[in-house]
Amino acid sequence: NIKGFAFDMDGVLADTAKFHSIAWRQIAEEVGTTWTPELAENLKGIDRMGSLDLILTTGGMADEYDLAAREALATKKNDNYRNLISELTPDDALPGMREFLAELKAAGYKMSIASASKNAGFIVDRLGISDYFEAIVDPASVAAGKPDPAIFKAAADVLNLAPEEVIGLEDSGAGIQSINGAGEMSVGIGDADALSDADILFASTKDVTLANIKANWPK
Ligand code: B16
Ligand code: MG
Repeated sequence: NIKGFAFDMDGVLADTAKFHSIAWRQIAEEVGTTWTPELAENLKGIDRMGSLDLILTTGGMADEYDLAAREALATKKNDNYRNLISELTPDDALPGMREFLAELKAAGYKMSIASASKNAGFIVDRLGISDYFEAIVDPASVAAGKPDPAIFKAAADVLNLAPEEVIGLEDSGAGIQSINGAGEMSVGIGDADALSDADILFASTKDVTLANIKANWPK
């Protein structure tokens, strides 16, 4: 019996995945890692230092940057990213998601956010949707980031719900692993290959409605 929804933010609620990509691409080119669509897809949902590690490993340079050098690169990325998101407005919510949130609220479902981003609070405020959520899980409070289940487990806990009562929504393969590992029903939005383990898949946020989810409810 579903009673709540746990939302990823970047790429599900906010049209910000493109800004993460722009900012990481600059770092990749600076260190000499070739930027590919596959790398861009694999970075989705991965926390900041984990993303940098993946960029360095992909370029075969994991040993060449010590902790201080990594922190400097991560800070540079976040400064660029903060610049890109500084002017976000309510129009930067992904198509259909504001309507979906309103629909869920009217139907009495509880909602939380399970984002890997330390910028989640800022973005949700800029989009003007913070009132829909009982809580934003602090990614620093969970032991391990996506694909570990911890963050989506916490997103059910903050709603006082069991995982079986929660549906999680994600645009990343790592996020779908996290939802499935937490024992929640998973809704993937985006690339069919990256999200092949999702219980329900939509190509676009425009397709995400309660009726469309119920129509695909696994038996
Ligand atoms: P920050 P999500 C994730 O957000 C992004 O998908 C990922 O690209 C980013 O590296 C991560 O947040 C950390 O973000 O650097 O802002 O703390 O998709 O989990 O909402
Ligand atoms: Mg995401």
